[in-house]
Amino acid sequence: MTETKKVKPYTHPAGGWGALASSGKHLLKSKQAVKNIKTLLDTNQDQGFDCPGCAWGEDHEKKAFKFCENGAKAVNWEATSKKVDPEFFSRHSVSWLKQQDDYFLEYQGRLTHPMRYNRETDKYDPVDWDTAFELIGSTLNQLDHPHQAEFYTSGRTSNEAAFLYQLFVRSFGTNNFPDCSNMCHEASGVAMKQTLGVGKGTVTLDDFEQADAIFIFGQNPGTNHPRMLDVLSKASKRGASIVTFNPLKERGLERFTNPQNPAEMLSHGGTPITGLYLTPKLGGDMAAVRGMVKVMLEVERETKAVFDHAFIAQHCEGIDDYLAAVDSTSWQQITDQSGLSRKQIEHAARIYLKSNRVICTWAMGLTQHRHSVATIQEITSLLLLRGNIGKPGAGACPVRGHSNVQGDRTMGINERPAETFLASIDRQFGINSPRNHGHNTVEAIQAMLAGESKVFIGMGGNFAAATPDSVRTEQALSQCRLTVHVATKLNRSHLVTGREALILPCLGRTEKDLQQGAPQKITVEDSFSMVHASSGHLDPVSDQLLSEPAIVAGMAKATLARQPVDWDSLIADYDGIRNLIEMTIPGFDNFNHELQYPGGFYLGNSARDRAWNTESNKARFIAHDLPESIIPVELEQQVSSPLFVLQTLRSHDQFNTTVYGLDDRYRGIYGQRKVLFICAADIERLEMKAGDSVDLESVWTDSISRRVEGFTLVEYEIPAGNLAAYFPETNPLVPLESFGDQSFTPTSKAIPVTLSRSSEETGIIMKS
Ligand SMILES: Nc1nc2c(c(=O)[nH]1)N[C@H]1C(S)=C(S)[C@@H](COP(=O)(O)OP(=O)(O)OC[C@H]3O[C@@H](n4cnc5c(=O)[nH]c(N)nc54)[C@H](O)[C@@H]3O)O[C@H]1N2
Ligand SMILES: Nc1nc2c(c(=O)[nH]1)N[C@H]1C(S)=C(S)[C@@H](COP(=O)(O)OP(=O)(O)OC[C@H]3O[C@@H](n4cnc5c(=O)[nH]c(N)nc54)[C@H](O)[C@@H]3O)O[C@H]1N2
Ligand SMILES: [Mo]
Repeated sequence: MTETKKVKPYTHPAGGWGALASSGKHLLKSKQAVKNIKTLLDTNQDQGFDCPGCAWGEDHEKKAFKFCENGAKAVNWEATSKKVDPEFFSRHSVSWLKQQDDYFLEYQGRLTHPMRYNRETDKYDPVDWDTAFELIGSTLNQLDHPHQAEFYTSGRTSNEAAFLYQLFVRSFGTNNFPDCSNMCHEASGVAMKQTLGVGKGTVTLDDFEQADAIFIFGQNPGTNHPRMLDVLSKASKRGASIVTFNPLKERGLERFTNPQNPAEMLSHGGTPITGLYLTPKLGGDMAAVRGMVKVMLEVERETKAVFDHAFIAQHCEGIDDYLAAVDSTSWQQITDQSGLSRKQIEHAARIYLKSNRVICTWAMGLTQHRHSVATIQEITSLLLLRGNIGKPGAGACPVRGHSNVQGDRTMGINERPAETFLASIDRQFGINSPRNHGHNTVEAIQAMLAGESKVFIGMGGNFAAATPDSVRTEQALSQCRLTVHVATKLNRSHLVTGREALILPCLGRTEKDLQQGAPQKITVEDSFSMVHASSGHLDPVSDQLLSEPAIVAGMAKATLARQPVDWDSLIADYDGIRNLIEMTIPGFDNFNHELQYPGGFYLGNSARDRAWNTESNKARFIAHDLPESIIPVELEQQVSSPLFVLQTLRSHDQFNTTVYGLDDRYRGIYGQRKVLFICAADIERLEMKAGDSVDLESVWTDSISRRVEGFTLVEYEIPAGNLAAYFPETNPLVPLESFGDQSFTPTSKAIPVTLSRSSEETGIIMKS
């Protein structure tokens, strides 16, 4: 890599020519630009494939381009002509590959053959599919009990593959379904299920056209959901208020130029997005929202005209306890914890009060804390007080990450499945699904570390890199008898081998899926509960690839003594899988038929209809005290040097653990990823200067050393005491035992760390 390291503040709106230039650069790097441009034109079109990027919804407008800069990178990344084939593996040992960084690994191209690890040569050798499936089947069947195996899912897996996967695993006998959701929006699901009776967002895309105000918490759509900026800029142009809570001033939330709008491209300055931009401290959102409610309560007591009394009387319970909790929270607590002034919070509250229809959106900035469930419930309370659930232009909108992470849950990828779901599949398939809870991601790692779980199977994803406490997670995986990864590209997880290890290459979204000569489509569900079809048009990169559903079928046939379905006929025609989904999961009536309609169909949302699937059949206010502190208080006493709270986040040139490039344009970072964002006052407090190199060490309640080294200090507008750095480089710092209450989500946005001067040189060029 020859890219120069540089820090140079970005002064333009998000999007615009920079986005076009960046997409272009990545297309050219793939060495098959023309083919990939054709592929891009297919993205999110009615007859094309679902963008493998994020889970934002699709609008119904007819237009030639329905992808964004980062969707372009995702497509381009998958549709490469470069190959990681048996010849590649014969050249490189696993030990050597392990020394390369994540960028190098994924850049090598697409996996083409099933491979089996050879311990003697420390290399992967080609293996035929049947042998691979037999190895899986025999290893699973040699376990003492089915709960000794972990079945991971990443959120790109289609509905069809996910449905078959959970059927296979439950027939085998366990609910051990750790998934990426456990590290992502788990807290949203847990929180909303308790308050609104549904674990999914209550809004549709149309609601954004009617909202009077949109409150955005802990989310960076300019990078992670670029198509959301289009929706936000339309809302801003028609006069809706947009309020952002984010410790960082993210450019996409300030100003945006739509690269697909010629008029905007030629004008200067872009569309302003956020009207009121508040920068709370990490983890300070619950306090900020509590403050807003405190302001509202004061006005309500004077005027009796703030709350939606009719809605509350008819639909809600728990308001008295909740308001008592609000009364007992002092302004001192609120301003200390949020880092915002009372005046700023009053400003946000006034905007909320004058708006009749309000949407709250959020992502990882809220979900990856200890008190995430409480924070999200504070937001649902805020919404309920003014009847902002179940009316047009209003509602709760957790913006999902992976393109089908929501669909995978709908299909039953859930370690804590509902009894109704299990009863339904048992009835349909004549199996006895296990009733005990399975392992989530944190519990799966703990079980493997303890030697209790001995087989790991990953349906996509990059478990070793995406999970917390990387050193211990790698140890956990390498202790297994067998590790299996179904994947499109080589990644770190494939190099952390169990006693036996397999890499099983699968078709990607952009590729044709032909079964017995007939093209198949798959389906996905977006953040707005819209289900639609996806079919790729490219020729597969190798004739050895199988589809994910076919790989599940192969594993099931080799494992189960009694088959719950005729796998071969389901794989021959995926319509059959969809018929089974229709028979077992509510909302999929006439599934195959409904898919003919452009844009797919809406699964429905009970809270949107003001039907509450909670224990009491009411929407619930749940009263929580503010957390005592964002990180455990006792840690303060453990260290003598300043204790910081670190958030780990995404750069503009990555998709989770997949690093496309080394730039983070909107934050002014070029050619590097090992940077640490820190404010000027903290740099001074440390008696260091911008550009210095530091090592980071976690402070935790155990004696395990967790360190990463050689990060460059970048002076940034960020609250004092808070830091930011990229994931996955910082995952070794996240203690496995530091997770959210009730959600078990690793606290990737609140890691207690100290800094020390590093001996590593940075070689950085600072420009201003
Ligand atoms: N291009 C691209 N697109 C993606 C992804 C990707 O990696 N690349 N990943 C996909 C996935 S799986 C997901 S889950 C989503 C993630 O989408 P995001 O949640 O936008 O992703 P992060 O980079 O983790 O950004 C977190 C944002 O929250 C802010 N934040 C952090 N802590 C706090 C806090 O305590 N309070 C508040 N108010 N803000 C906070 C950060 O400053 C940052 O702006 O994106 C999806 N889309
Ligand atoms: N510190 C820290 N850690 C985090 C986060 C954070 O913000 N901070 N975010 C968390 C979040 S929100 C998430 S969602 C997780 C993500 O965790 P994962 O979903 O496990 O990770 P990804 O990086 O998305 O997985 C990338 C790999 O998926 C494979 N892949 C890509 N497309 C396909 C496909 O179509 N089929 C199959 N079978 N494989 C495919 C490729 O081999 C690629 O290497 O990470 C979490 N980890
Ligand atoms: Mo995610």
